[in-house]
Amino acid sequence: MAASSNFAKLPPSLHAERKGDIAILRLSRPEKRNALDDETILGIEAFFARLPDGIKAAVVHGAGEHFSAGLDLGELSERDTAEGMHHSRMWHRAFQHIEFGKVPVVAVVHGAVVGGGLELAAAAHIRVAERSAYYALPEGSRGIYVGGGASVRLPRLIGTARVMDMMLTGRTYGADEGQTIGLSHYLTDNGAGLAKGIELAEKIATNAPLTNFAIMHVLPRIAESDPAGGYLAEALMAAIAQGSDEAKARLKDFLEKRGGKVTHG
Ligand code: 1HE
Repeated sequence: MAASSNFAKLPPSLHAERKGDIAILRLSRPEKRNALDDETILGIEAFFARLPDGIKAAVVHGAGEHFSAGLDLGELSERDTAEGMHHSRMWHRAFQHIEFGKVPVVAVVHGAVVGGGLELAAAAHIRVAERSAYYALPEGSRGIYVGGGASVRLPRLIGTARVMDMMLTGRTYGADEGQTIGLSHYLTDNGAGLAKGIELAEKIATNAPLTNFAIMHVLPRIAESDPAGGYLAEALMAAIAQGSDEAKARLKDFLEKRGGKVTHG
């Protein structure tokens, strides 16, 4: 894998590599369990906002024993109310560049996936969990509240009732339970997550870019809109996608026996 100078300039807590048309971002502050300080959040924003040309999918993962211990608690103590609000909005902005950025993002998690670390993973489109992964929202016990989008993204994944339980009682979920309730899409053995994440990203990168755009940007908005508006948006998106040269070429390939068949297993 080649480090690429085309990526945005990143702080030492982040490391970027390019593997073909896949961008790989590693949280690289294992001595602090990949706690997310301001510099790191701004680096994540810059990375996803300015991906080099030709990148078609991305993977985010963490160095060391844990994906991320969440918000860097050391930076919190001096902040007043207004600063706290701007800080949360900064996280929102950064993670918007993941959720509604240029390319689909696969998060590979292991060990602690805690607080802001879970919020980061939730902003990705696909989550791969190693068996060591466990999930927690310790904000309640720290006297704070989630600020990186958990209130919006986590209820969509696991329901408001489970998020309430995690925050009120400190309940944690292990990797198996996380897989069952929908925190992860894929479960792997320890040490196998990154390879699985890259494999998935490479598969995603073979889709037509317009289809990936529709899945990232249109599908979630339709899912949250009124059904009538949703059907209309779907019809518009379907028409736009079908009309593209790439769709025509792919459909022709299938009809002329060059396109792959859909198989299972
Ligand atoms: C940290 C942080 C951190 C570790 N901020 N420095 N997040 C939390 O409440 C989770 C807090 N962390 C932990 O519960 C544990 O550190 C872990 C379970 C993740 C890992 O345990 P362990 O035994 O491997 O590591 P450690 O000995 O606890 O930590 C190693 C070092 O990392 C140590 O620093 P050192 O200078 O003494 O070596 C820790 O202080 C440091 N460290 N976690 C700062 N989070 C947008 S709002 C989001 C709100 C939240 O994310 S709240 C959740 C915060």
